[in-house]
Amino acid sequence: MVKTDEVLKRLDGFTIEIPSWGFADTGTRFGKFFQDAAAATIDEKFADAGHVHALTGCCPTVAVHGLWDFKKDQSPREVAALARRHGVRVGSINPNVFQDQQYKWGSIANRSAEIRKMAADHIIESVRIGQAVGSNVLSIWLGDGLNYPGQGDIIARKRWVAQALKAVHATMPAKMTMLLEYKPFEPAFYATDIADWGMALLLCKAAGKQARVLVDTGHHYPSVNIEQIVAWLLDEGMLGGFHFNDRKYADDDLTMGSIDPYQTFRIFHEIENHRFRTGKDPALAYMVDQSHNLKPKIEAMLQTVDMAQQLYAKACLVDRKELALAQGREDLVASESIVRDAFLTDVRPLLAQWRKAHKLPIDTMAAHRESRYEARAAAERRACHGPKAGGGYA
Ligand code: AFD
Ligand code: MN
Ligand code: MN
Repeated sequence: MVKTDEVLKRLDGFTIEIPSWGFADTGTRFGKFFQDAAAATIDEKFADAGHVHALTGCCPTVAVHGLWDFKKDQSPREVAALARRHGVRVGSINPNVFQDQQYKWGSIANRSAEIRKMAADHIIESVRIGQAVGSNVLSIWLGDGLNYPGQGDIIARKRWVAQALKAVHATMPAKMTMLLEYKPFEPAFYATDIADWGMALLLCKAAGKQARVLVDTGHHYPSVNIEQIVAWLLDEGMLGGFHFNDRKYADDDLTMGSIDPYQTFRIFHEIENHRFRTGKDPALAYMVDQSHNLKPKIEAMLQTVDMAQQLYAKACLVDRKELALAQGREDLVASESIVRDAFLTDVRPLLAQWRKAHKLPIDTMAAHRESRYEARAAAERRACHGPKAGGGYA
């Protein structure tokens, strides 16, 4: 039986990075529904993230976007100072080579050497921003791909991507990690250039020794066994971290654990298996990547962080010695029950104990609602930015 104290100690070391874009107005390609309290500037995003961290105690870093969060009139150091002012730090730097017009036919997989260089330069600029703000994580996702058979040369594109990532990797300081994210489809709908974990793994190996695979839980077809991929990447020492979210159908970016909490629990279970097997804590970047199109942004983030802590604590509860013995005697029902019972354990009392010990509110949602933070932010932001227009097809 795993002792409560052991799990409380593990929670002390558990942090999860929250994304700046999770606090901003977002939508689908069919349109955006604006929220008065949504953050419009990096200062407002850090303020919201700081509020979440103050309530939860486990979100010290904020993932930022190379284009959306770093404007020409603000130096990276000023952005880092803004974060500190709100009690958080800049976390992973996410280059953006997927939305500008010049990337219509791809970024580092573009047939044009000039566009490929432009994209690689932007990613290298993100490395510089990381150095300037003290971030050691470069988190790369490409929207590159093809929409039709015959549109492009799959292998030429593979080589261009590998070449660019190697060039970017060569500019990184020794302590920086390149996280390379894969995604089976969207925005490309026939062949995405980094479509699965195998392609990402091969590209990481080619890029250099500081490259690791980033697993976005929404980036798999519904039947894929994600925890098996996680176990393999961990065993190969090639897992860099996660973008957590949940989904019913595709990359829906829904609240973590809202559709299938057992799936995310099993991911944490495989990480704990790896820790039990090796005696080492894998250095993984736990990060949220969600778009809160309908829920109030901060409430969705509080739900996410609470769920992350719960599922992590549940995975820590699995008695791996007992599990190994049950597996050894092929006692299928016992082995399954040891894992499943940990998942079914209500860890909210344990989380309450942890929060109390850290002088944090036991019910973070109630504390947030009592603070009236959202109403104040809405009033201030309405006054500052004025009414929001549009919202139709994004
Ligand atoms: C989109 C992409 C990908 C990326 C994220 C942040 O699918 O997950 O990590 O935007 O740029 O969700
Ligand atoms: Mn992602
Ligand atoms: Mn995604």
